[in-house]
Amino acid sequence: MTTSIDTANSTATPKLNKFEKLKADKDGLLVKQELEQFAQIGWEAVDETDLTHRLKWLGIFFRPVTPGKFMLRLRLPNGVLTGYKARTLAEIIQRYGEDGSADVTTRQNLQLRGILLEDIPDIFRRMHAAGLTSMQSGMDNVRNITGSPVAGLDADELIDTQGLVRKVQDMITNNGDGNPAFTNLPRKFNIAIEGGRDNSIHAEINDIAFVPAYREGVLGFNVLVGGFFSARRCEAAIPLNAWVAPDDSVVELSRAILEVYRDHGLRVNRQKARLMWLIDEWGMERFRLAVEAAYGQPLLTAAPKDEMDWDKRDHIGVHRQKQVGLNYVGLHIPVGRLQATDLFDLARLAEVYGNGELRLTVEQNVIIPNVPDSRLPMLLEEPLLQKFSIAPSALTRSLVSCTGAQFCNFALVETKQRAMALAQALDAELTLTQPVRIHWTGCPNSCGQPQVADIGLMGTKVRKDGKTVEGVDIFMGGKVGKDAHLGEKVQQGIACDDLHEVLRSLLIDNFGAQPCTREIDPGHSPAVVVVD
Ligand code: SRM
Ligand code: SF4
Repeated sequence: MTTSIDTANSTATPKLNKFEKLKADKDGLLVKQELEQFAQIGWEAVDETDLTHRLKWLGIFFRPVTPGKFMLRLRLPNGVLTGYKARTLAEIIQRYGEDGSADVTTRQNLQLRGILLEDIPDIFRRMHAAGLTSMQSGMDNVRNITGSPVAGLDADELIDTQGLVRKVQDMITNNGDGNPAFTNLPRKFNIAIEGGRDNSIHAEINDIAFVPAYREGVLGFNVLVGGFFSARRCEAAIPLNAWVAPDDSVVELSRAILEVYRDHGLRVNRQKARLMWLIDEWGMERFRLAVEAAYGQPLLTAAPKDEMDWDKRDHIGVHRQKQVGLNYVGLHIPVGRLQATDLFDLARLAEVYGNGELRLTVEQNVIIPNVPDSRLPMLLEEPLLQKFSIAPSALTRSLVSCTGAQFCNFALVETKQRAMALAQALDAELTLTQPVRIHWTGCPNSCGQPQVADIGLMGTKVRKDGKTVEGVDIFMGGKVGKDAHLGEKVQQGIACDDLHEVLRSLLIDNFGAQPCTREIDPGHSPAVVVVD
């Protein structure tokens, strides 16, 4: 098989970009052995490349916006954690006072803030004891692997993906210890395993998506590949024309695709290094053959259709589980931001009212599962549910926001605070009969997934009254759930100061919003308990 000149293992010596050079000089995983030393000498004395790049292999992100206060990105397979884990994380951030917080991310994961490098060895020991890892969660590694947040709870689900997601993560990270086989990918890589009918995790925007499908009467997964967002290009995943059984075949096929990507992915231009660029260059037929060779056995062709045939749910509110007498309760976490006290409270609620488990969603919210009917009324009286509502108002309910300028140096605008303020203001003055999904992202990297939103807002800089000010480009038409497709840019260069009026008009003209005739307490519309 011939490879292009733009590949890692081409016979011609490829010209390496800066990131390829730093990985060739020293694998990111190697800083694991140096953590005690880094902690002793302090962040200012750490080699700059180790500090700003290689530490990300362990999930430790230097934040130029808050030098010395690091972000720690975890891995929470399928978005599942326990009260014990949440309490461990709460204890970790609590010691940082106002600097310590946690964000639920768009990959149903948690990122901790305010972390000091000197504390990392102790933090890692605590995390290890609690069964938590942050291994390989940044840079050219596989990100948190997503699965339906109601896996194992949803009466209509097809495949409970929790075990599979954990197995794929364990294969990639060597059970959290670090796996040099997959620490030098050409670029970041996303995997999703959807077992439900409503495509609750935006399968189509992942480099590999396993989606439920019956083949000759047998339930398994069709496989999609190449979905991604970047500043340069956004693509939905396309069929690999393969079907696998819901067993270790998922792990093996993930391994095979990663090996092909690792060994042949394009490494010269970092803007063209995601998996889809390789598929483009090779064509799907050749890519599939290479995957099949790495898989070690013939791939079965795809089932004619997948089973994702529902509209997407947001899981907020009270919902019956498949287990008789049990419910899951989805709490709305405004733009995903949690303080230490919130994590302690969530852990307590999960343990007192549920079975100690918590789930995270890609909408940056939290679910408390396994709440018996008898305990539900008391849970709904808990003060935390005033802050994290089960019936938020229409715009606040579906709001998603990336980190933005508060902590991210790529950001062109502040996102989270602005997103909440605008949603609450518009909720107070408009009546909507349906939630409208507004996603904010601070720059074209699209971490806040504006292309999947009803209204996506992407940070940019605009000129207004002779000055450069914060603004947004507006995306619309993102469709999620069954027949998902990506939204497109419909307006550009709107100054954030003008956004209120622009959004108000969009909501009235396109989503049936009506100006309110009565006062509503923003963020707290009447609490209607929906039990389905
Ligand atoms: Fe992202 C880089 C935050 C989901 C596309 N992303 C970053 C960095 C690490 C940049 C940096 O060093 O500051 C951001 C960290 C800021 C901070 O301090 O929090 C960052 N990305 C996030 C999170 C936290 C957004 C959020 O608020 O939820 C999400 C963390 C997910 C996780 O738990 O691992 C996050 N990022 C995404 C997604 C959404 C998704 O995966 O569904 C995307 C688009 C999908 C994709 O990747 O195909 C995304 N992030 C990017 C990119 C563009 C990638 C590319 O191929 O060009 C970058 C920049 C890069 O990698 O060079 C980036
Ligand atoms: Fe940062 Fe841009 Fe990602 Fe937002 S979209 S977290 S601003 S890189």
